[in-house]
Amino acid sequence: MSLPPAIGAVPHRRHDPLRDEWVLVSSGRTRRPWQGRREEAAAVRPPAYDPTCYLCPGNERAGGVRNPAYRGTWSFENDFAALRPETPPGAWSQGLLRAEAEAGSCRVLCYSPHHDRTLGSLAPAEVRAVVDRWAEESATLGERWPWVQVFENRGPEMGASNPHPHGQIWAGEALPRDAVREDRTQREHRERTGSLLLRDVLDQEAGGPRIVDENDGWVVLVPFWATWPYEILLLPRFPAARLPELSGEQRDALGRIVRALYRRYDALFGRPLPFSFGWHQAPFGRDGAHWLLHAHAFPPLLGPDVRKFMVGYELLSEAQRDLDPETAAERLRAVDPGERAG
Ligand code: H2U
Ligand code: ZN
Repeated sequence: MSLPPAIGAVPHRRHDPLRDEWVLVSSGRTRRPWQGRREEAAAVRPPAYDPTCYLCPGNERAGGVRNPAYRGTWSFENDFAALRPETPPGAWSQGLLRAEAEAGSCRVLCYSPHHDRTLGSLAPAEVRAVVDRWAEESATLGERWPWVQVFENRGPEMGASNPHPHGQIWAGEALPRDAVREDRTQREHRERTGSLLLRDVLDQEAGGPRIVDENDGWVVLVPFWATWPYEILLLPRFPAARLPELSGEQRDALGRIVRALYRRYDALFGRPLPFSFGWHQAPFGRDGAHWLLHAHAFPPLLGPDVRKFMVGYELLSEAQRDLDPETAAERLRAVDPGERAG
């Protein structure tokens, strides 16, 4: 479904039903001249093993601990964790000023012992092993913490400290901002309609201009309300609220579509694309019947070397985008990832 020109061809706002917020879409603005900063891709590919990398097998980490000679995936407790399990409960308030102690756990997950790989260049069985680790870590952390956030910051542009293929998992007691919002919008939709919000989105988008890729289990689409230029949403075709619920077949299909997504992203501008990728699963230890498990990816680039800055208007008013989501989806679809997700 495309917007009628009376709206689609003029600056307009689109609603994000998942976060219940708006984005200003002003397509055509990408034609403006750019004399600002240019983002440069790393010129050399990293080596398969880097003796100075704190994530490579057998190397010493910053805290002095030595990594095992791991051969597949491997995870460890973050040495510089933002959340710690032993944090005692505590709360303080004075008038409008409030603070709460927050306990949790932060883990680092290495996808592969090979320093130069990405989820796009690992073998399908190796990507499946990463999917299994996402599920396992989520199940273990979910026994103790309601919110389990699996994510990856990819590329120095996104603050990744190291090219070694890795992601992070942060788990905590409190539901953070996005969890609270997505929990509320999905709950309200289910109460109102009896169906899952993102399932209804998927049904409405099927065969439409914002679909990027799909296989028997999963669909990648550019959401109608995307804020980042090439933002995508990865959705299951089946009901599932959390990663540990996925069956073997669903995990294999997920591995294939994630691998194809990473390849597609890198092929888009012919350079490793920076982005943050992460899962939103229902909070653990409570009812999740209104949730549909999904992943978001947020790449910040508008072109091979031009970044979209979320600054003045975005920080002070609301998100704004220059490239319309349908064009973004068309460009992503047109790219040859080298291999299909199906
Ligand atoms: P990022 O590349 O996304 O920053 O993730 C790397 C994480 O690894 C980061 O959170 C942790 C950092 O705290 N880390 C260790 O736990 N041990 C080290 O020796 C260095 C980095
Ligand atoms: Zn390494």
